[in-house]
Amino acid sequence: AGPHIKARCALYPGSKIKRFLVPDDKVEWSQNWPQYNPVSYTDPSVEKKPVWADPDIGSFSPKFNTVDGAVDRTSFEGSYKTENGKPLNPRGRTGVTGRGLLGRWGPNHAADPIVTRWKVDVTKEKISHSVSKRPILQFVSIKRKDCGEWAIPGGMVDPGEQVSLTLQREFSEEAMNSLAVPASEVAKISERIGELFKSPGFQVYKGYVDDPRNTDNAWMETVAVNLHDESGNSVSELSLQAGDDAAQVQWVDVDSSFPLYASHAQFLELVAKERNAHW
Ligand code: RP5
Ligand code: MG
Ligand code: MG
Repeated sequence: AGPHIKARCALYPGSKIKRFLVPDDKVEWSQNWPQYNPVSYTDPSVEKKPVWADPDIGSFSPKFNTVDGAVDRTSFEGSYKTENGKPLNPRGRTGVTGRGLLGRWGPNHAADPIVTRWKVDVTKEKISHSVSKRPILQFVSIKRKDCGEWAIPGGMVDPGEQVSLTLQREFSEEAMNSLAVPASEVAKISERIGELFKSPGFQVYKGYVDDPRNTDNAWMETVAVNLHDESGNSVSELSLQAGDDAAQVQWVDVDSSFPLYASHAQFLELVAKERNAHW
């Protein structure tokens, strides 16, 4: 992978904060750059100390590069450095210090469930792409409320939570609206998707995410897992309903031309390659 790009977007998401412009050749910390003068920013939603956020450094010194109580502060990228008590983004400069919209100093762990099926015609024959001649995969995609971009219905791993549970929980919340339905309905949802999610799935990616919310001191990491409905009669039959931080949900053709949030297109490319599908 080249240098992170979305983590250097001009305007910090949900704010009017302009990132200090970091050219490609100054992204790596090993490049000496005395003129670097990033903006410090932590969003008010993080500063008001919600349960999912760390306190400010100073009053608080987390145990970096280790599992700190229930909070996993280890990185999939290996050991990260700290400077003046603050962790340094393993992929380099972003033009913003502090945590921005992210709750944790250092890695913020997420999980991304990539639920796929084959695109079929009325006779249930697989549809191949006219140019690549390969069968087309479809995945469950949500439109994020925060930025309006299409994305995988992923979310943060709760402290101490198993990633397998995060995958199923986030899919239920964002693509099946489980947070807004009665408990009896939630039981039905988990019964119906349980079959698909009880398989370990194919681990597509584990590591840093080029997320627009990343800063020099806080960044997203994820485990992306592909759960595939080969026969097209398990999850394909379910009715999707957007919930929580999703504004819309639908099956979307897996295709390189479809723009997606953060590094999600990179994950879908890996799924397409693995399944010999069109990309
Ligand atoms: C991305 O942000 C991850 O890949 C995951 O999809 C998502 C998690 O954040 P929220 O959806 O909880 O905002 O970096
Ligand atoms: Mg969520
Ligand atoms: Mg989410």
